[in-house]
Amino acid sequence: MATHRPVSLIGVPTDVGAGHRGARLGPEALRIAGLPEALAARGVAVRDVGNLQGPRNPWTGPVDGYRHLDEVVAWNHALMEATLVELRDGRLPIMLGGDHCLGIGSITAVARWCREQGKQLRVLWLDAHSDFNTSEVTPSGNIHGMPVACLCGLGPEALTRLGGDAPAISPQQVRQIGIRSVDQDEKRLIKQHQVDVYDMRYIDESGMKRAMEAALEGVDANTHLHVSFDVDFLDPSIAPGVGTTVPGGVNYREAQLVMEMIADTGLMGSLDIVELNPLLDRRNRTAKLAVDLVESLFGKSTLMRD
Ligand SMILES: [Mn+2]
Repeated sequence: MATHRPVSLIGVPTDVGAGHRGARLGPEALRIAGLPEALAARGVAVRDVGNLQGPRNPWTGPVDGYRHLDEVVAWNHALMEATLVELRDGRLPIMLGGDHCLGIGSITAVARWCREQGKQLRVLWLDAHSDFNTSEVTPSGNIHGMPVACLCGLGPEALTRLGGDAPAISPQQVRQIGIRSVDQDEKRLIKQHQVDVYDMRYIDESGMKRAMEAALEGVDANTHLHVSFDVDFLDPSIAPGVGTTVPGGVNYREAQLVMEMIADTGLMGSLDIVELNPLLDRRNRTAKLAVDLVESLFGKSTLMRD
């Protein structure tokens, strides 16, 4: 069994960035589905740091193109600080979301840590959506549709400069996989900023193996892989417990292959699990599937080979 860095679970129970309420219950659902025990069974030392605290979801409309901006900043600031503490302690942080606006906090911390360590950062963004909206083009003002843009320096200063410097990352450090829902103006921004996208059409035509090989091209022993796993990456037929289901997603075998190919690199240094909404789930099956896939990320093979 491969040895893994010790893991820290950071619960972030909020849905301030989302268009539906319920992702705030994600951390508990993942714990109840057995995430800590599953990692321990892989020989991984697990510390659950508990849930971060932050403002409640005010459930108000957009102001200047953003919903709940102050609350989103507060949660992401807390998450950035907590993530840095764990990284500097030599641990692999797993963020239990929470909605995907939280990727701003976790990845800002990871990017800073990589700069300090002289490591190359590669972000694998597993998602149905590109999350590259800005206040000018967003249809809803929900900030969970904006984290990649914010990380790349497009967005409100309070988020783009969360870690002091902006941008936290460049679009060239991001690979998006499983994409199948992109707003029209967002598409233009993605092309303009040259984000590397492996959408479902690519996966249909070339296969997931080829998509992952391309997404992992150029990583080396000095690379820190950050995996941002939005559960709506998966097809809703196997993962109904998400706020924004989009048909035509990644199936079970494809998802396993993604996780196994990431595990094979031995380079994963941090992980987000976001957008799980237990209120929309059936008997916690989506959380259990997420745990199953995380086990594969940590090297549990479903197949004959070791
Ligand atoms: Mn997302």
